[in-house]
Amino acid sequence: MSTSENQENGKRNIDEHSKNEDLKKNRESSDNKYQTSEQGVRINHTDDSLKAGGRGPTIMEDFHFREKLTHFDHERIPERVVHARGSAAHGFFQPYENASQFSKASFLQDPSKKTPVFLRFSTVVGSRGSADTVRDVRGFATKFYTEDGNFDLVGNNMPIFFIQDAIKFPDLVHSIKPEPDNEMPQASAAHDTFWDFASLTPEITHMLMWVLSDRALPRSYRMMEGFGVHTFRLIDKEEKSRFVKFHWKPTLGTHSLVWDETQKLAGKDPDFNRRDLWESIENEDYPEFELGFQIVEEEDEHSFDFDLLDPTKIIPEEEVPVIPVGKMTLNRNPDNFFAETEQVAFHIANVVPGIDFTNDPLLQGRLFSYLDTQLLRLGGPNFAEIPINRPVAEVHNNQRDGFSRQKINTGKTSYMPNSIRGGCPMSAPENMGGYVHHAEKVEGHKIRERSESFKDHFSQATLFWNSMSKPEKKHIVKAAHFELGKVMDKEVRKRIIHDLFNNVDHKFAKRVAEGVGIEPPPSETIKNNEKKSPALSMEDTVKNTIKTRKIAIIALNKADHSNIKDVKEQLMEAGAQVHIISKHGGVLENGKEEIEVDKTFITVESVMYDAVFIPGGKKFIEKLKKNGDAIHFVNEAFKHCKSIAALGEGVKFLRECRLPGISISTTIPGDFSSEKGVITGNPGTLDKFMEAFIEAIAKHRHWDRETIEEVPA
Ligand code: HDE
Repeated sequence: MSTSENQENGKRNIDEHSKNEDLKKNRESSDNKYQTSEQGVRINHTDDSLKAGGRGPTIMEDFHFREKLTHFDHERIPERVVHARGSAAHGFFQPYENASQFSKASFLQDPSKKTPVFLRFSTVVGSRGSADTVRDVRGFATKFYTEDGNFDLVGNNMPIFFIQDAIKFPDLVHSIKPEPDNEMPQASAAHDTFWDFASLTPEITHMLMWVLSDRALPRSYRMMEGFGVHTFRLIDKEEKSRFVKFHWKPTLGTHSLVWDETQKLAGKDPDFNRRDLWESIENEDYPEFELGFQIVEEEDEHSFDFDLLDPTKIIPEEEVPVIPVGKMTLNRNPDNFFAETEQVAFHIANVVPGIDFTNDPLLQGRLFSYLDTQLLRLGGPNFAEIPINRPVAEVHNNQRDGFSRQKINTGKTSYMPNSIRGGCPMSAPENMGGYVHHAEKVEGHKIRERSESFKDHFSQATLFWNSMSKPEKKHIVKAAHFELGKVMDKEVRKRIIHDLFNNVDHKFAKRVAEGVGIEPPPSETIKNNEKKSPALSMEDTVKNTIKTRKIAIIALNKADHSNIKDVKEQLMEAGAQVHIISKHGGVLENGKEEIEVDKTFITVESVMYDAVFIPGGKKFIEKLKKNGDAIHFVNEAFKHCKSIAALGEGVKFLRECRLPGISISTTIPGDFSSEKGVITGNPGTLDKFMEAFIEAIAKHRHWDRETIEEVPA
């Protein structure tokens, strides 16, 4: 096809499209109707480069070609060295009440005031294009655009960290990133170098327990906790300092995927968590997180059996309760991924009056690292002028020039003191809210040394293990089998089990050893404590809502439409999202009635849903029994311990699926029954049936039927 034909075709397509009234209006009112160069010159042709004759060479003079290609060649910036893959959203924070008894920070004073926020979630190890559902820590970085300047709370979804001192961060990251000779594996800790480093770094043990747990596989960014990790300080109006640990608690509870599901999702929908965040905001199911403080008075600093400055320790919530102080709501997706999610620059040193640091040696190191990394990543010192990083508070200072300076500073002075500009911009006096560092008294010798109070590396790892439910423990053991199973070096495997895990819990060490071909440690090496912290178990999280959960209804032609409608309506009323899934797109027929199909077996799988429902319909069920996709869908949902429900003849189909350990009614239409998250019934029992189904979905998973090995999916 010739160029002019091409253009004609393109124009025709656009004209066709423009018959749509909305698009037409958009086009007419659009201020970007005509293309221009970066200099504002209108471009009349962008499909062919300027050539000396139709078949001749391209001419240097083609400034439009050169500008377009040059810009393209420079489109990428270095990805973050860690936390490269992220997803973000805009929103606001609102305190529940005046929190001035803790902090003078302006955003914590007035319950009627909404402070804008931008929150970036991330995985840590993988590159920008890696899958969302890998086993990893998740970043949880919030920028508060307060009227006193930006406050960045740059946290994670786990409350502790791998190491105690920032100087070890490059070693940790080099060990966990893909190995340097072959750049494998991507986005995974399951390889020799990480476990080698870990086996020689006992302070890592507590964090290993968290990373092996299901917390490393969040069901959704909307369903994970966030933590500031370090102990910070809050400063009140009287300049009194208190220690604080920051917590974010999701109102939907903390829930995870199962390992097998994460592996399948990595191929079927590598954007699973990103898509979930985006779609929930588009659907106006706005993610919400409660901000909480654990407060420790200065005089109680040394009253714990660990050091508050040690970032490998939690303060158990049973010892110091989390006080809820406000809520963050995410209600707007970014307009442009690069301009916002990629260019946002967090820095732990971005604090406002009312918030201050402690001497946690990991925190202290981060104070250097974040500014340094932005200079490289965003090409110079002016990254704070990029729209997403600009504070809402006014900026006045004598910083000048540098790459990509946006601001046009006027006047002659860029120094202080000056008289020419009347001394402006002046230093703000304290009563004007000028930031004053907490006047902590510090004394000591210059030494490279770890404090003695940082040297218990195992008690809290044991506390974590003790606090897990039986299924959670099983998942940790399985995760260790996978991770260590990928480690080729037998000595490394042995060190992890004998030198670290055996100090956490002897039985745990034995269970891991059995799965990875290592001689189990003969006995306990240290006496393991028996303390528990129920707040650490996801078993004890919010389980009374099915809001935003995704439910699949499997149907073909001749399915019972009233079953579908009844169930769909009630699930949606309870806040769930419901998709009708079939063999092909279009509509489902039964008599004259039609129901629109939302998705097909080709584009979705059970791993993308939280629960599944099979309606009745005699002819439909006869066909469904021969549909391998449907049988697989239900079996896989069963294997992943999700709720499964069937009405009427649908019960017959469940029987065909041979779900192990479940006795499905043999009378059709089925009697009401609810067993381990499998619910059956007939239209006459609809109320009871729906109540049981909704309750089962809210439970998230039914671990009591975790008979994974027996299920062929
Ligand atoms: Fe980070 N970290 N980190 N980190 N971190 C970065 O900054 C670093 C640590 C965290 O969505 C980098 O802009 C050091 C703890 C999040 O943009 C870098 C140390 C916690 C994000 C960096 C730590 C975090 C980062 C990479 C040890 C939880 C993503 C790109 C002292 C409290 C922020 C960047 C976003 C990003 C350094 C440890 C959380 C290189 C040196 C502990 C959520 O500067």
